[in-house]
Amino acid sequence: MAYEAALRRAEELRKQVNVHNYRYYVLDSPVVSDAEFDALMRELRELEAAHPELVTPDSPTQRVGAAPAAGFAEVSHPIPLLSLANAFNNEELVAWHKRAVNLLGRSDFDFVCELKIDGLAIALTYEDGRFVRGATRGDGVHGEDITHNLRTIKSVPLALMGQPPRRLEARGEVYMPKESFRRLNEERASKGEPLFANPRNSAAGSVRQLDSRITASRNLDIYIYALGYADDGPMPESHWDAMARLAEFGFRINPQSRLCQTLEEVEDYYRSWVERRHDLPYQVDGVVVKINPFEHQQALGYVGREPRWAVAYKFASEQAVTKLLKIEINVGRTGSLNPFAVLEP
Ligand code: 3BD
Repeated sequence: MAYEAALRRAEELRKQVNVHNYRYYVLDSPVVSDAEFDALMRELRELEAAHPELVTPDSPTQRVGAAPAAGFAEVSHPIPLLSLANAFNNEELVAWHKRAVNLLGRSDFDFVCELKIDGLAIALTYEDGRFVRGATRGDGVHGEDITHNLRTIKSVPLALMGQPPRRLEARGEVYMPKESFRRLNEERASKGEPLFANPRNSAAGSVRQLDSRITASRNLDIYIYALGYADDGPMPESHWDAMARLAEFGFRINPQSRLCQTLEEVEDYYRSWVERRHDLPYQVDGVVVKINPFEHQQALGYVGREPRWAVAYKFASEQAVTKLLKIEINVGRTGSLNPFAVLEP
């Protein structure tokens, strides 16, 4: 194929693959069959193999690639990632609200309620709509560059849709779905490899891999929970509006988030999830309540790194007594003996 034609076809294929990828991994509502999608992807791969000069960093064929040469580079977050104060019961939630009302001198503001995903906080940076860096939260000021691994998560857009600002940072939580965690541990047990304690640890272990092929095999996903910064264009007026804009750019936003007008609605949201949370395909450890208008967020400010305008209202951690049925031993590939417990579910 002539170069010009190949270039145009590659651009067209990338556009189509990106749309179908978005429909499948972000919206969870594909419009083509897996076979049709695979055919587009195969054609793009073949075209790029025939014309390597056509390969772009944001091509959907480039999600799994080279490992960083030496470990993880340190990243300084231009704006520190914040922390969150906890509330463990309704009194503490009411006290948090009361303080905000006192400081603002009003109580007519709305709230956003979100599920608190039990994963790993990360920051995704985009320049001119292209994914340029992904980093762990670290201590909030310094994180680790894990761009090569975050690229493998199919719901992380490599190229944004619409008209994004020139530079933008989205913050989110990477997690491993419960079912993927179960399967991963099952597979590790059968190989005599050490097990992960919970989905959170397995997500953390999976993004801290030098070889992105391992990360790619781990079935991680992401929910974006905040706009870090955006350097031009109209600034949204509230967290809710910012999330809507991020959704327009192609980010995966949790559909269970709600805009609440009163603290009673916030309490209802929390109560409605106390039992139902176990039906979710991912682990959550509470609800995050955020005062919606950015104007009020700014007025409330921080105590240390904890914003006064948000609180993590935690679910009571559930503990139960179980019976140790027996202890078995796996023989590893190298002959190592790895005991493991068989528990009554
Ligand atoms: C979630 C801070 C703010 C933007 C600061 C209000 C503390 C982990 O689903 N919103 C969420 C979730 C986490 C969040 C904020 N919204 N901060 C949020 C969060 N829906 N998990 N976190 N984080 C993220 C943290 N991580 C590690 C060590 C210390 N703190």
